[in-house]
Amino acid sequence: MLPAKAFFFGTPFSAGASTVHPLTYVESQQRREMRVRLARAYATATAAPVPSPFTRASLAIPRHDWTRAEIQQVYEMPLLELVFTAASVHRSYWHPSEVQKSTLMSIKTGGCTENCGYCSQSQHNDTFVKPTPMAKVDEILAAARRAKEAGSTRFCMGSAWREVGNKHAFKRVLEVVKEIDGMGMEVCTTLGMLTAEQAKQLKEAGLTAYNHNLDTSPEYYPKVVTTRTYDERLQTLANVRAAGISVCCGGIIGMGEQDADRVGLLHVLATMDEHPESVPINALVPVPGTPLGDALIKAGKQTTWDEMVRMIAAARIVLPRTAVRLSAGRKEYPVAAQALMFMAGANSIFTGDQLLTTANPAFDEDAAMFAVLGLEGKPPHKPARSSPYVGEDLIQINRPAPMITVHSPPAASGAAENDKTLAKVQRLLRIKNGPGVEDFVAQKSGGGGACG
Ligand code: SAM
Ligand code: DTB
Ligand code: SF4
Repeated sequence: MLPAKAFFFGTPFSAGASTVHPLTYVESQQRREMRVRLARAYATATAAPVPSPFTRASLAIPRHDWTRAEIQQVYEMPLLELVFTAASVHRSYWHPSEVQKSTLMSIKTGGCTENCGYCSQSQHNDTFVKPTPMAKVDEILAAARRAKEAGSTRFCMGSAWREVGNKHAFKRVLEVVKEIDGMGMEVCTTLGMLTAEQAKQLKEAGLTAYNHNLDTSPEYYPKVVTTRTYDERLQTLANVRAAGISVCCGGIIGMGEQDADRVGLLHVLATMDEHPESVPINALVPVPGTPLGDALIKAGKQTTWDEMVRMIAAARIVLPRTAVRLSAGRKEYPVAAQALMFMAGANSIFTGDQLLTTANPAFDEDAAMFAVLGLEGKPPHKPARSSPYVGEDLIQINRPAPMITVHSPPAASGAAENDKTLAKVQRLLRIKNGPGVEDFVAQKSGGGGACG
């Protein structure tokens, strides 16, 4: 049978997209149905993994034992090789055409006591932002409804707090979380540091995820903020995890850090006992009056598209089951650059014309981009596949050293061989909780297995 992939790349899709300007493109119902059908066929056809060492590493099982050197090796791959590898990993865990749309609202803006060097809302920075009181419940719910109508499936509320302190304000947050959860949207908040008890209350109210960024490597962190420590951030993340809330934790590039710091951040995230469910990758939005923004403006620099592609692709490879969010700074990148970021494994964006205090592409611009690229919104609460697709004939788990190859169809020596293979794989990969290899061996254990 002709693979669906060949048909997908063939006639109708590319012909149409190339003749219509992205911003005037209106998709017919018939065309949409065809696109969705072809995208699904394509997802099935490309589910089988493609040979590539790092692909195999993440395909076999999400790893939690990455070394910094290994991540650096991934990060330093030639850009297109890196994108190809990341795209292969992406397809083994996620529907390749689905991208989450998440909408932000700043519910308490400005006047924050922290001194984050990038932030427009810090009291320590003289910026265009003036402190404003917390938004009213009705105002927040109206914004969430608008976001839902515009196709967003996640609503994320941010507040310029060092920590959740004010009991009255927190009660209001719990109330809106409950209401927005009731609308069928995923609900996220980012409120600063959180105690275990506050995390429990947010969970009970229906919170899906909590955003709390580590921003950069532990070494570079003191250059970014000095009013709190990396360990304090990790403690809040532990409280969130313990309450059963999804963890959203990422960082910013373009703050004057080295590549080693970007790798360092990925290393912290990839070696967590449980990987964050989402990782936002922000490009610094240079806000005049912030030390890090001013430095970028003075140097006449902006984070380039290829830096974003590289960071996203490396994140995708080491965090295969995580939603990687192409976050702040997106407005600066043309659709073609964003397309490469999606290809590299970004599968979430912020939609709506405002981030917290700065601008973002408008809903209709993104709708046009989705139409041109053949993307669709991810339904709420749809996670990654629990284990990768392993239905091919040869599974190779390849790391710098050692390398194990598991052959299929199995050798005649029976199930004992498979057990030995599994034990060896587990020992060498120091598996913690992952499902993939066990699934694979169980699937193949109609006979035996050979290991070389
Ligand atoms: N106060 C809370 C906190 O810090 O966790 C929540 C709000 S804070 C603004 C959320 C995140 O937005 C920060 O952790 C940072 O990663 C990101 N952010 C803030 N200003 C930014 C900027 N100018 N450019 C890119 N990302 C930024
Ligand atoms: C995240 O990582 N990025 C978002 C969200 N989490 C809260 C915030 C981006 C803020 C960009 C600057 C601003 O609009 O103030
Ligand atoms: Fe405050 Fe958050 Fe801005 Fe830091 S990033 S100054 S904690 S609002």
